[in-house]
Amino acid sequence: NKDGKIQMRRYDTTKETPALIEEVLQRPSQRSTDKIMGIVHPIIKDVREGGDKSLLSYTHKFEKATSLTSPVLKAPFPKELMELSQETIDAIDVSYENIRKFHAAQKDEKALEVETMPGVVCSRFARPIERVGLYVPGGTAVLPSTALMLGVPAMVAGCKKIVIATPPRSDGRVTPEIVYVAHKVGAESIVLAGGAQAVAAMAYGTENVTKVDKILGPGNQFVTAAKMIVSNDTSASVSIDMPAGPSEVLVIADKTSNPAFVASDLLSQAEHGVDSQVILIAVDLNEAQIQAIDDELHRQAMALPRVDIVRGAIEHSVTLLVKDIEHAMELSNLYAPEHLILQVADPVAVREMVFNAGSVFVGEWTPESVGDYSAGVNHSLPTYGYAKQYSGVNLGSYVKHITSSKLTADGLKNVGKAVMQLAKVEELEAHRRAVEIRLDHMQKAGGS
Ligand code: HSO
Ligand code: ZN
Repeated sequence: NKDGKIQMRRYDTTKETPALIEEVLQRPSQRSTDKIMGIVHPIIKDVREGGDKSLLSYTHKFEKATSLTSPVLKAPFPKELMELSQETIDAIDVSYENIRKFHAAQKDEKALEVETMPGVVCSRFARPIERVGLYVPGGTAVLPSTALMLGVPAMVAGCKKIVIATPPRSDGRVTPEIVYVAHKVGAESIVLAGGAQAVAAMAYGTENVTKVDKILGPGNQFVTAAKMIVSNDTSASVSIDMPAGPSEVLVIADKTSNPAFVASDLLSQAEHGVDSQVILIAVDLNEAQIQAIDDELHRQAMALPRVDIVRGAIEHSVTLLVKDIEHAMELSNLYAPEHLILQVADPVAVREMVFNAGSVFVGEWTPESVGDYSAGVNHSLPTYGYAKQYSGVNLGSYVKHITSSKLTADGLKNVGKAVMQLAKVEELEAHRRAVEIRLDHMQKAGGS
């Protein structure tokens, strides 16, 4: 606020109209998509037509990596590009293993098989998407954790070609942590480019960039716009994970919560970017208890290296005061947060009431950062209210399901009548006859 105190706006839901509270829970509006599209379209066209050369020229321009002479680094990656401290290697290895375990458990090991009628067997089996492109953003922070979250499930799913795109530093190099992760997940190449140009290169392919079948990963509005454009272009034949917006967290805290813990969770999301949004729902707290959280928020924020980013994020963040957990969950489900943190008396019971959220963090010993890095859950999650209809990245994001049906002669006898009748209704005679011809054949052959 104006006297320099870092503080969230506060609304008492018992005193305001539901309409106003709904208004308060609107996401901050994004820069006009028309304007973004106007910038992104020509970039995509350029890279599509100009290939490596134009991709490289964008990297020279936007990343200032003018020394870069090739936009792609192919595996095997040289050891000297992944030199790391032992602490960092250990941290990546531990996180990798937890993420691997959790995503491996998501495999449908054997095909699903159901006999819907005697002799009519329907089944479903999964196959990996062959080539995936994983976008790892650059920007204000290096994000090797995002390379893990996108790369490990791709490896577990058995994708044949894993391409990682990330903007290089101005010296033309990729952060060694990302190279190490790329090596661990068996990536075939690293595309040294960011933004819409990287997305276009992976969607259409260039001389050296492998064309992929699906593009996953978070990014700024240019990356998101590019993903939308290429996924709508039938000639690219590429899909995307989900639309992306700024990161967000919603914390529900009751009297049993620790104010310092609550503040620390709000801040870990706020430090991502000035456009991040953090929301606190305080359940039946008195003035002193709310003040305690506010004070902690300010005190902890002032000690953070990224205090300026935090300040920007807190500006459009709010505290909502509610009377009971039911109302808290109603608002949370309406907002559909990317991350939902439950710092309440019985968090497991409250989790049952969650209908819309990307990922839930249960109880006071579960800060969001454990999920961001190492617990095993994925941190690539739906933002901007898309948790109402999208899942976060998971093993299923890297596979497609194929169904199959297999009938015996008896099976066709059992189901044939229904098929022929519906074909008749739809006046599709060839469909009807495809059954009839077989039934006739059985009869002539003297089948039972
Ligand atoms: N909270 C971010 C993920 C992340 N945090 C990466 C740290 N590094 C969006 O879910
Ligand atoms: Zn985070």
